[in-house]
Amino acid sequence: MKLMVLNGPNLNLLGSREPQVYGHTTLDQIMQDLIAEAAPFDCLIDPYQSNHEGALIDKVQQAKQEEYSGIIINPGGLTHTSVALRDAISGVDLPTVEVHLSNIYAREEFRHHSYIAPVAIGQIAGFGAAGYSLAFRALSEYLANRTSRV
Ligand code: CA2
Repeated sequence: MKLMVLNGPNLNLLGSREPQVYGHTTLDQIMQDLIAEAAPFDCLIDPYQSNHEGALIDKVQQAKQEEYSGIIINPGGLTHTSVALRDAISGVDLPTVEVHLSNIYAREEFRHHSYIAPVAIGQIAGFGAAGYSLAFRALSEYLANRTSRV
């Protein structure tokens, strides 16, 4: 099984700025930890970060074309703005888990709305870097249950 793990704008800055909000761990470290966690389950994690909306949309489409089992995505600020990214996720019809390091509902009002949430199978917010591991476990369980029912 392979999972696409997408990270949106500015998440390449993790670990270097605003540690009080986003923690001290770099995105590279978070992705390496996830790769190591998934490997014993024969699950390949394919991480990708971009500051560009269209590049992330291309990756969502690629996930479908290359038969990935699902997507974990932290869309960053695009969460609150991007109809196009939402349409891409909706269009590929792959189970998608939305992750946020911070609790977006405890922050500014404009972060309370997600365009992505209605097309995701679920959302994890507020647990820092552990959110990616929680998303992996949730998506694995979802896929295992779905397969066993077919
Ligand atoms: O909490 C999250 O994971 C967010 O997706 C992070 C986004 C924010 O716009 C969302 O509302 C919630 C921002 C990512 C920016 O990351 C930075 C990391 C370090 C320094 C500056 C920005």
